[in-house]
Amino acid sequence: MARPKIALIGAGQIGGTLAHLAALKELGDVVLFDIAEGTPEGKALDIAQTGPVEGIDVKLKGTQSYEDIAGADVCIVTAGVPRKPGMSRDDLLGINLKVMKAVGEGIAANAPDAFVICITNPLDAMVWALREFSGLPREKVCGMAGVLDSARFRHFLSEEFNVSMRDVTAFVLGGHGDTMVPLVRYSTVAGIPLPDLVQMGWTTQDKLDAIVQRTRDGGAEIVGMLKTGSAFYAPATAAIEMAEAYLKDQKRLLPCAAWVDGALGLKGMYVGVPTVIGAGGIERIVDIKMTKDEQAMFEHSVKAVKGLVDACKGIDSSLA
Ligand code: A3D
Repeated sequence: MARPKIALIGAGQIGGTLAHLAALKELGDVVLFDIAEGTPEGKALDIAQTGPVEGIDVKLKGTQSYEDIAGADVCIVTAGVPRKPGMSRDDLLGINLKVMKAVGEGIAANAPDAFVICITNPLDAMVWALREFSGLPREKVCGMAGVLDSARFRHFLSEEFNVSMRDVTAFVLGGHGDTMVPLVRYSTVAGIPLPDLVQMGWTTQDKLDAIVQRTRDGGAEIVGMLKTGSAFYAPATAAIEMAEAYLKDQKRLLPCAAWVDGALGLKGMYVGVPTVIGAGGIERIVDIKMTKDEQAMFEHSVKAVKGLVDACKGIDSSLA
């Protein structure tokens, strides 16, 4: 059987890390596509030369031609521009929307059967636009944000409790922005919900609130340190987890930006929700019950995403 083919659209900080991780995990052959001449070729060759040392058998290719992504099983999209200090994700909308048009058309023409994972910000609006421009089935186009935001939450919680990160589960839903919703009640240490751990004296409500806020600001914290771009190791790791779930039909339950029509009280939109990812793509939206407060936070986030989608429609009339 031929090895799976993974196309990475955008070979910048995240794209290069994705290529390295996909190769290390031997998920499949990797094609790195970018408009910046030499960047995808150089990164592909560099990573290919780790093969003899790592003992991995995958092919890597860098390209400026969409034809080279033909027949890809998975496309992960990072093409566009990242944030600089002082910028919000939403400031990227105009420029990255144009990029999504080119990318969507390139994928539709060359890899229409792929499972597409968008990472480009502002995430929820860009995955919506990418789906519109590509015309691919909605269950095959999704966005990576929830796995990363949840990983950030899990990391901070494990430090607070001084327990292994492996034993901390967490759920962050809603749009990938300042309005994201870390769901405290559904987050646990080995099954013990966070509110119970507050009662048990493992932490205080104030400390937990501060961790929730730090999670919401997790991307900006790193942008502020790096100054020249945004996080890339953890975003790439999170997207690889989603790609692996699809390629290996793992039926993983992961939060990601998916098309929701009916569940969680939503009518036809992309936003961060719990999903099951398997060989069918987004196979299920998990219709969790929320408390009044959680619902209010989620609705606030949904409203912010809708505002960005409307802004996209205002910029590109073909989307209206
Ligand atoms: P960067 O290192 O700048 O890489 C972006 C690459 O896209 C560059 O190499 C560009 O040359 C390339 N590019 C630009 N236009 C095109 C085009 N039309 N076709 C193909 N390639 C193009 O950025 P990065 O890798 O750090 O980040 C990529 C995106 O991910 C940005 O929009 C970030 O804001 C976003 N991001 C999202 C998350 C989420 O959790 C959703 C986290 C971190 C970054």
